Amino acid sequence: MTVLGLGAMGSALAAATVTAGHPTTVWNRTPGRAGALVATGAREAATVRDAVTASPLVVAVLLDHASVHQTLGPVVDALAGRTLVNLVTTTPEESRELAAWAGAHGATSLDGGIMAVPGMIGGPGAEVLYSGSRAAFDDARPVLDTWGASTWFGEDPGLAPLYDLALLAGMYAMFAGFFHGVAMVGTAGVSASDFARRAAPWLVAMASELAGYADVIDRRDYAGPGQQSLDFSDLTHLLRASEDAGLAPDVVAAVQALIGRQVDAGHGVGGGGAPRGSHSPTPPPPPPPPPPEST
Ligand code: FVH
Repeated sequence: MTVLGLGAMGSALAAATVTAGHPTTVWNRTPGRAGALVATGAREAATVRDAVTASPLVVAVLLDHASVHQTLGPVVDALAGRTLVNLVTTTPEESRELAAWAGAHGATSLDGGIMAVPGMIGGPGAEVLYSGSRAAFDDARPVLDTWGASTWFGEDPGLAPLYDLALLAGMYAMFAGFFHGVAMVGTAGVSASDFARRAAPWLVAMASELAGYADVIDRRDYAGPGQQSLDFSDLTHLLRASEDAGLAPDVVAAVQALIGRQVDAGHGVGGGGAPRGSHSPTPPPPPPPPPPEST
C-alpha cells in the first residue's frame, strides 16, 4: 500500500502497516520526513506518480480536500484500476465529490474518518469509520485493520465524514464547556487538575443520558412524561455567575440562545428526554442519522 502525506497521522498509519508486515510505499511533498519509516522497511517514492503506481491501494493523509486534488490531479490517469482511501478530514460533500472524481477516472474509493490521534493508531481504542465501495473495503481490510477497528457505514462516501464530524461536534462542545468550567473554578483558586478529577466522572455520568434524549428524538415525542421542560432549562444563573466572575460568557450564552429560540417558538413546555430534576439543557430536534450498515 501507498501512503501520501507523512504528517503526524500519515506517519503513524504508515508505521502501523510496516510493523504489520505490509509492503509500504510512502511519499511526502516536502522531502526528509520518511527517514524513520525507511529505516524500518518502508520504501520512499521520489514522485507522486511513482508512489501511486507502486500499489493497488493508495491512502491519502494530506492536510485538506484541496491538497488531495493538488497532489493527485496531475497524476489522475495513474489512479485507474486502483483504490483510493481518503483519510483527510473533509465534509460529506467534499468526500462525494472526490469519490465521483476518482470514479470518473477509473478508481474505486473509500472515505475514512479517523477517530483517534496519531499515538492511538494500531492500539486499543482507535477506530476508523469508512464509507464508499463495500468491495474495496473488504479487499483493503487486512491493511485497514492494522490501524484500529474498521467500521463501514454504507456505499454513500459522505456517510463516514458525516459521522466523523457529528461525533466531533459533541467532542468540541464538551471540551468548550469543560474549559469554561475550568475558568469558573479558577476564579476561586481551584486548579484545572482538581476540577478535571471532578468533571470527568460527572461528564461520564451525564453521557448515560444520551440514550434517553435519542429515544425522545427518534419518537418525536417532546412532551412525554418524565422530561425536563425547556422553560426549566434556563442558564441565567450560569450566565450571571460567569459575568460576575469577569469571564467571557460565550460558551454558555450560545446554549442559552438555542434554548431561548425554542422557547420563543412556543416549545418551552416541551423537553428533550432528560429526567425531571436533572440540570442538563435540551437539544433541538435533529433528524436521526442512518444506522451503520455493517462492520
Ligand atoms: N492528527 C490528528 O490527530 C487528526 C486525527 C483525525 C484525522 N486528522 C486528519 O488527518 C489528516 C492529516 O493530519 P496530520 O495530523 O497528519 O496533519 P499534519 O501533521 O499537519 O500533516 C499534513 C500533511 O499534509 C501535507 N500537505 C499539506 N498541504 C499539502 C499540499 N498542498 N500538497 C501536498 N501535501 C500537502 C503535509 O506535507 P508537508 O507540509 O510536510 O510537505 C503533511 O504531510 C488531516 O486531514 C487531519 O484533519 C488528523
